[in-house]
Amino acid sequence: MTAAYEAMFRQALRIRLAEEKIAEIYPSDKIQSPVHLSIGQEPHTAALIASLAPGDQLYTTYRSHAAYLAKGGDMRLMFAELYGKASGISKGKAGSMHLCSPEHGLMGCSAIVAATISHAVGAGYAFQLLGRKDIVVSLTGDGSTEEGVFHECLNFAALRKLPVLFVIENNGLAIHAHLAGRQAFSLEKLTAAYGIPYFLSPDGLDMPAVAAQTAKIAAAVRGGAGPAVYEIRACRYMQHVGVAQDFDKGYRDRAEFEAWRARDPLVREKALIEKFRPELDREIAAAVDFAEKAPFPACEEVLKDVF
Ligand SMILES: Cc1ncc(C[n+]2csc(CCOP(=O)(O)OP(=O)(O)O)c2C)c(N)n1
Ligand SMILES: [Mg+2]
Repeated sequence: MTAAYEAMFRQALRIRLAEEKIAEIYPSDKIQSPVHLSIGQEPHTAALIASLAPGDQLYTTYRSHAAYLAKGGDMRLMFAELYGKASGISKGKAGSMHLCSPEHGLMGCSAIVAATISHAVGAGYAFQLLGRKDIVVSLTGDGSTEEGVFHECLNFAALRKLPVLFVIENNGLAIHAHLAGRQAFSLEKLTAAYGIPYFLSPDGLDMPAVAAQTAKIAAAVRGGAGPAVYEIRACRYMQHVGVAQDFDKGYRDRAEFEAWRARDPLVREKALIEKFRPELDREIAAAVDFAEKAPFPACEEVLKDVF
């Protein structure tokens, strides 16, 4: 087992344990924000981000905890943000859906589906004009590919050969709606229409495969080949927003979930879990303690930074 694999595994486990802690705390109402959990999708996020350079920028969605933590965001500031506390990353005003950590290259997240894709393309254009050798990654869900802005962004990025990697995490669902009932197009063919290369990882739980694929694609984008689209298939274990699993709602198949979970390294690899868990549990407990003890923002703060 390589050190690189262990590092990816540790990061993915760190995200899962942090989100399991969020799920445990959530019913207490101490968390002042809706939460969209990544559980089931952390392996591909950890592998993707491990294969980027520190100067690369990332823009993503409301399902943001995994990207925030993997890109280097401080877990204490994330928990404080979720608690709505003044010590949170955005002074408690942004919540779970709008995490950022610009010093680590996580530039922003948005509750609006596909909203950050154009920001990523704008940043890619700036990098090109500045002669900067970093790339920009736009990480969004399968639902975002139905938005007009995605198509506009593919066009502009292809036209200008921008250093943008569009990663689509395809969990087959947009809230309760299945992909087959939403999309009349094939992402691969759509991408080809813009002359953009398309890549697929059919199993986001396969961290070495995602890491190798990302490294290859990122090298080409960094080298001036222009944009690329990279689809990663995944399974969202939890409900769209919140901490339940929704199997009683009738739109998702428990057998499919069980098949993913049976292959999940964060379930199967007991020796690595045991190796990393004590240290990660301590980090999470310290982050929760930090959030619990942090003050709420003062009343005068309520209108600052929001206009
Ligand atoms: C422009 C816009 N339309 C609709 C919504 C409501 N909405 C929130 S999340 C979501 C599903 C998006 O699915 P996907 O992009 O596949 O991401 P996932 O939640 O599966 O990670 C929708 C429709 C929204 N937030 N923004
Ligand atoms: Mg989806």
